[in-house]
Amino acid sequence: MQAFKQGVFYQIYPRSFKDSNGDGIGDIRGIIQKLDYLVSLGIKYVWLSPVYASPNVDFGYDISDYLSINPEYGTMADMEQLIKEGKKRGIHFVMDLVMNHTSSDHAWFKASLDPNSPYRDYYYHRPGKGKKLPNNWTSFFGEKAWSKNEDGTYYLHLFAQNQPDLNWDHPNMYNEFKHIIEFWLKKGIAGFRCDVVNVMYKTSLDNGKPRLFLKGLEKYHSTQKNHEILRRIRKELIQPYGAFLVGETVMVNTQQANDLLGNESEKELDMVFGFEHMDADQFLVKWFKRKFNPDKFNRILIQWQKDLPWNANYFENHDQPRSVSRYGSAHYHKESAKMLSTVLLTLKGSPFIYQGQEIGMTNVDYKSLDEYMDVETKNIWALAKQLWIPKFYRWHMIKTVSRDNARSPMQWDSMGGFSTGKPWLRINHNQKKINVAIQENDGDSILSYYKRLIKIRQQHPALIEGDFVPLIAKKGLFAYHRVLNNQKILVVLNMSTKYRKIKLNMDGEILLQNYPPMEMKRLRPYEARVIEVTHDQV
Ligand code: TEU
Ligand code: CA
Repeated sequence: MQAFKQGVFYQIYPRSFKDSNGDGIGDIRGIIQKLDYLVSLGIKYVWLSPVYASPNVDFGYDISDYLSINPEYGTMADMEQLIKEGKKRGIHFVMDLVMNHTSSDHAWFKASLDPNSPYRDYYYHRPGKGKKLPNNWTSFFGEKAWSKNEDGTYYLHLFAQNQPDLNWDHPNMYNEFKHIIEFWLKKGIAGFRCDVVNVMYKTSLDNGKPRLFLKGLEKYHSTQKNHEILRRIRKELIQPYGAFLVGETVMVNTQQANDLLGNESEKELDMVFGFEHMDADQFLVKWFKRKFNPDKFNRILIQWQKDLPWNANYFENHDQPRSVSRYGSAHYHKESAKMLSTVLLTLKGSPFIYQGQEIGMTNVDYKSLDEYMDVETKNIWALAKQLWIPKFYRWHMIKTVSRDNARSPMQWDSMGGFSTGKPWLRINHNQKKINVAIQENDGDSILSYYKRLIKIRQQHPALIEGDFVPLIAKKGLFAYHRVLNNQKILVVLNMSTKYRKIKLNMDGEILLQNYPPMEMKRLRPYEARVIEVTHDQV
């Protein structure tokens, strides 16, 4: 088993994690200050959202120089120090790697604006078709996928206007990224989280089929050449360093996800972030009505557990609303946050905790559009306005789905714990009640529960390597076994606000539960129990 499979992952969104110098922006020295906190939680791997030079149109996912650190976050020396301090504490870093696009401020793109430059074909520059754009593709952020250059030609961007797509047909592209990947691996990082890694290669720039959303998708989604590129990166660059790759793979089913893992002789990614479970509450596209259906959610989780050898499990990241606001309950805040953590940490695969999830941080409480900073949020607002969607509904969409729900600063204490200055994005007023300082001193807190759960995962090989055996997924009840040799763990969960009878033998040693242990036969609202089935019952 690869070493990384033993450890729990934690995602840091550096801008919002911890500010060390009072400018209101999280930074690398801030992360160093909080390494001991991560140790106390039991974290072994930290995925850092991008810290590279960036004009911040998409807060770091628009990279202008892959080999330097955004001065707002610190220096290369700070980064080296972070890796070193991490290593001392048994924490390894995973860097974010964006290979589909760069910032339009990247030197390659600037050079490419000259038609005679050797960088011209690093990107897709094309003339329009008469008065029309080069094709009918639309972007992930809801706009047209082409923007105009000064000379009247257009360039392709599947994300924001300032994120031009790279051309992976260019003979230099692989070597450019080889240099970048090796640069970081030599600094001692453990691997990469690869942004939108299954849409890099475009087979043609022909018009896409009619679709409500993402016209053009079939021209670049998980293409054969994309697989070849990943295999080569894996074999020539990742393998020699004993590193690993986690891919963010958009719009894949389990079959396509498996293809992106490759096979024994031709490996690609080590694990993938799928989206199917995260889309379980959506209708048509994510911006319309949402309703959480726990049975659907659990059925999708079960399918991914069965179909993939190893999953990257997550319920939150910097793009998603907070899980307790989405799948849990404000009324049963503590119970539902603990219940969700129980699922996350006992499924088969690598658990990814997103900063703040471990204290049950909720969606933001912003009162107007000016409080939001995210480019996607602003684009969608404008687009909805063009479509005459009424203001109250636009507001509802933003409130429930905006990516800033996840990006508001970490709630370290009830005042100023994130920064002594004014935070770049407003902190949720509920920091008075939901924060690390309070929860560190409370044995019954969500944070304390996470710590216990991580220890239990470490102490029970069945929870790491064991088979996943589903038992129940209906009426909001979810139950499964994790089994390895003669160790058997039973996990039972109630994902509803109702009391539920459960027809299961729950005898055994309770390793953890999120309520006092009185009720035996029924599960209380959002109750979770982790039970070790004792030997004679196996
Ligand atoms: O996300 C890709 C992606 O699919 C998301 O843009 C998704 O469509 C949307 O965020 C859901 O709300 C990655 C990064 O995680 C994201 O932060 C970047 O904005 C994007 O790529 C472009 O680099
Ligand atoms: Ca700072």
